[in-house]
Amino acid sequence: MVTAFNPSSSAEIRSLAADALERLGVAAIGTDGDVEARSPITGLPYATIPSSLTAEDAAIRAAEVFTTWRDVPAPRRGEVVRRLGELLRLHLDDLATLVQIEAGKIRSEALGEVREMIDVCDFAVGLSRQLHGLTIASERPRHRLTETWHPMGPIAVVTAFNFPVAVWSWNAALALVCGDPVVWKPSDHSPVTASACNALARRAATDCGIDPDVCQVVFGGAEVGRSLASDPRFPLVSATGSTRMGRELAPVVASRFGRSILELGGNNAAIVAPSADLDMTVRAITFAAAGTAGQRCTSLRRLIVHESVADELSDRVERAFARLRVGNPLHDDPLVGPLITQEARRLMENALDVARADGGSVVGGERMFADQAPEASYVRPAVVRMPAQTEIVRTETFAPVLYVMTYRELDEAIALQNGVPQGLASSIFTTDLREAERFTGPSGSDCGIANVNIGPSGAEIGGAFGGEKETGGGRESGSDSWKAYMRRSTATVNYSNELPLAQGVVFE
Ligand code: UN1
Repeated sequence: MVTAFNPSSSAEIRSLAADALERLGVAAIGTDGDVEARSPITGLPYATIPSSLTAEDAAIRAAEVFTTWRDVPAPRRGEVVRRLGELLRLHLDDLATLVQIEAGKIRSEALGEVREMIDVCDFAVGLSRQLHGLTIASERPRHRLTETWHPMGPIAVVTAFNFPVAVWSWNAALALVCGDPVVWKPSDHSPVTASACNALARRAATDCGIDPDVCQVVFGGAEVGRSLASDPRFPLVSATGSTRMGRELAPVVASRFGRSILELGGNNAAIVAPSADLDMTVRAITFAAAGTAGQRCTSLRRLIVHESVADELSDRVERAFARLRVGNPLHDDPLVGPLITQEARRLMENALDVARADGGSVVGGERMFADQAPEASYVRPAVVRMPAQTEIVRTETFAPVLYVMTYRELDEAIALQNGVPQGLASSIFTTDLREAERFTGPSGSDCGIANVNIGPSGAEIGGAFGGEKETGGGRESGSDSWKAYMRRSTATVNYSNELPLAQGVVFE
């Protein structure tokens, strides 16, 4: 379906951003700063902002502020995060506009991203009163053995363009209640949204009488990431982005015995069994594969369909993709906005060429609105029926391309699902209890996320988020992910008048 496309100009985007920033009361954009802000909606720069601190200055301040922040009681630290949640609620609309401008998200998904920040703040506030340790029965009389969780130190957080602020908030909200200052290197694509959110976090701290340097932001490319990764003042580096980026950063952190939380590439599949509710499945697939223009790490990229329903389902998905409204997120109320860059579109086009050469048949995938927005990259989401899971299918292409393959036996489907280097998210659509349990059990999906009758994307913040293999193994956001942001101290206290040694050792 092609509807009228209403382009935006850079001037319009600049003025929308300036108005939002004014209401947010944070650093204004201009034209003579040294950090360039671009929008995928036009594909053009729309403003600049002044560069923030250097990574070195941020590390110095973070290390200083840690010496007092770690002694603030956790429930009081939680008050800062509660205040941040209030400010995010207050500025939800304006922050969503900035997310739209810099990530090209549709309104509902941009609001959802800010909502995700609010949710994790609420979660972290509760957590600030539940950083429980353990008391363990000692083998010695009148001895107390405990495990206590302590603040760890300044945390470096590296985030990607596609969730320009939610992923920071997963890390920042937890790190703050855990007593760790945060230094954030956002994606080069989202400096304005990042500086607005960081400014709100600093305001929250100030409102609670806390040094605002518990939250800092640094801009810059890969060299800034490398400098944070190699800096021993950051005992933990939490990085979200491509597997290539993780492969560069992780050894640098490991070589100084730092810890990392890695949330890297995904190549997420859904298995569709013969018993699946196809109406629901088509809707779920369409959102998971084409939503966010296929630019979530959890986006659905591979469909593994039982041969008895493959033709019907593929036809329906192709029709659904053909009807999707693609357009300018600021004007056209679309379901699919632009890709982040021309380079992203070229990678998509290249993947489709390779898939064709491998025997795939491609429906969709063409560039749209090139006349009205020549620097931007709007595309029709593509469905590709593949004869086999070839190398290109096993590669993550960060764009709306859905490869469809067929299977006969569930074992074969699970082997295909697991037969890729990445291990983030996965789904099965079935109404057969045995299949569902098999899929989520130990010999089923090898991913960090295994869903039944919902797509692989759109996780709630309450569960631990992350995946295995080349996805990096990190876990963020809910459940007990907070433990990664603290150090564990085992303390044995002898309150007897004797000195018994463990394991019955005698040393008189
Ligand atoms: C990402 O794309 O890096 O589960 C994060 C989801 C979102 C987060 C995605 N809650 O799709």
